[in-house]
Amino acid sequence: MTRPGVLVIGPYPPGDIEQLEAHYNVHRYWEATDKPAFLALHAPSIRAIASRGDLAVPGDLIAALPKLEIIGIYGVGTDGVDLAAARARSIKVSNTPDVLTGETADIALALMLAHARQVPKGDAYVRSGTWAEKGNMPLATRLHGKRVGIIGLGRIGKAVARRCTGFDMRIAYYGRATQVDQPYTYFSSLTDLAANSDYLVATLSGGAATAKLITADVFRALGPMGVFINIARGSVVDESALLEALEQGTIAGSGLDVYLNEPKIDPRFYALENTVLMPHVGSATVETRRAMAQLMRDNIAAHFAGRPLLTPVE
Ligand code: 8YV
Repeated sequence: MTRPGVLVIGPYPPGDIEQLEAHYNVHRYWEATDKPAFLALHAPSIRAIASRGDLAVPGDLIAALPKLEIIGIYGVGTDGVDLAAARARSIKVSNTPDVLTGETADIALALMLAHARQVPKGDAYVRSGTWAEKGNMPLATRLHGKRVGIIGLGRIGKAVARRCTGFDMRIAYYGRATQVDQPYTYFSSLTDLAANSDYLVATLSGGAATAKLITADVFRALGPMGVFINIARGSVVDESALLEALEQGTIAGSGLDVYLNEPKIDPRFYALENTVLMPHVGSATVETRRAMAQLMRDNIAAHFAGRPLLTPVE
């Protein structure tokens, strides 16, 4: 029997493409210079897409693949996939929740600590060779004991909360509804949460429902001592409002792992001294990326073996 064709949207770490190649005819979409011609040639045999949380699977791509049966996302976020188009044709979709929860929560704490204790500035200062001449750095800020407001208390939000508990922080959250089994304070208004937070951490899903949820008003409420952390998606923030708040000191600073238009982000970010910038690495450890790749392959394999998906996107 001919092996199913899999359209791979973007590259994976070394080894993972080879694992797919062991079972499928892999078509490397990101390497194709003439994408319409590439699709015209391979579409008749493509039965699966292997994508990533940070890449798009738009409706017109789905429409160009008449034999498509499953889209496997290497990532938890589904906002890149046109789910309505997939649903309309009963195309299955899987993602990789749970295996990346700890890593993504860790990066939130890394950004909070890096900002509070000026880790990037300290590193640059020591390397500059001017420590002996200029003396000690200006004092930093304490993290432990501060108030953290988590936007979206899902799997990753809860993992951030657990870590913040270890830092003796006072924890509150905003979400669609209060979660009675959680010990943290619930705010039904995002601005009220911001007004009661020293660190405001976005961990919610991206997509149309949360687009630009975090507005200029939220930053005003967070105030000049407040720090904004985003490990979710650039789309959840009104990015012009964020840039303005950071440039004008409406908030104290931010720690960001995600942006609009990655990786060609707004260059205004580069000049912000009050901000720690990371290049969307929430899940990017060897251990977690290996587990994500395995889970994505297991979902695709389950589909072709006629078994239920392990982690379907409903
Ligand atoms: C990406 C992510 O999957 O899980 C998500 O939704 O955004 C990331 O973990 C990662 O960029 C993989 O390419």
